[in-house]
Amino acid sequence: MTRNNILSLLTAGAMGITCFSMNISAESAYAAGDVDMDGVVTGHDTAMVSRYLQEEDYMLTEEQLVLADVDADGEVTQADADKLYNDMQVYDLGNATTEDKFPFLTLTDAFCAINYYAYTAAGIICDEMNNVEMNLVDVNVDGKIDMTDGVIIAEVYTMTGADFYNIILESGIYYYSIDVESPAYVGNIYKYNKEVIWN
Ligand SMILES: [Ca+2]
Ligand SMILES: [Ca+2]
Ligand SMILES: [Ca+2]
Repeated sequence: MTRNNILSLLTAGAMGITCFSMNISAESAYAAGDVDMDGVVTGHDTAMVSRYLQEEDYMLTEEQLVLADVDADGEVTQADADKLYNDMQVYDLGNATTEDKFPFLTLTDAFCAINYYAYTAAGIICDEMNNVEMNLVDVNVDGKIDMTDGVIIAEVYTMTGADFYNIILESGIYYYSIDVESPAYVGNIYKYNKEVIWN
């Protein structure tokens, strides 16, 4: 059974098909696409939908699934992730510095993630980022900000600076991972780099 079928069954069972749209408007206090419910549609929302589509064990709640169905066809599919990425998100995943002029990731973004982790690990409150920015630096969408996110942002920054396009994003996967089993594995960026330089 595919994920879409499961969603359809789940939705039908929980709400009843005939009153589906009524329940959406009644239950969703958030804008379509705001899957993490932080008030802004960003690359983090896209990333959550993308990981949900790619990895079976990554779950979204029923309300999040409704919010994720941005083309309103009753299913959460790649089309929703593509629409979020291409037409809806206002900040890119990893862009913690939403106030700056740079639309791409910089080392400042990596620093924000690492600095936040260092402070909180030391028991010190770090409030340099707002909720939207904190969600944005969680680039592997595992619900926490740690060294992994900082390292990944730095890797993406490096490859962007070296003028290699981002093959993960280009392939329609909109989050990052350092897990080699994940389709979002950032090591693929390095692989591409070597192919370009040495082949
Ligand atoms: Ca959001
Ligand atoms: Ca859809
Ligand atoms: Ca994370």
